[in-house]
Amino acid sequence: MRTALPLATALALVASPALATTIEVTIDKLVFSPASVQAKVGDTIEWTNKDVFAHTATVKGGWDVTIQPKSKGKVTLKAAGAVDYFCRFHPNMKGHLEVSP
Ligand SMILES: [Cu+2]
Repeated sequence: MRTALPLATALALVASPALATTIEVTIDKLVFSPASVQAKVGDTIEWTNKDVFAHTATVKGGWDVTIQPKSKGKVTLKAAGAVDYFCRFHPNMKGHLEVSP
């Protein structure tokens, strides 16, 4: 006599949430590239600083990441919305994030 496979086991494999990803932003010659990035809550932004001096990715009233020369820094996005950030050492350096829920 045959037994049927439990249906619940098969269904459990179908619904899995989208995986969080890491989005790379390069800093080269005082420029964030890409300057504007689309991301989701839970994603990580990782900056790679190719310059020989330190930079920051700073949100007014929010997070502040220091990225040492020839090094990396990162932040995990916890809230949805549009985010403007800049470098505290070079205020002309600006970046933008569009974070969806
Ligand atoms: Cu800078």
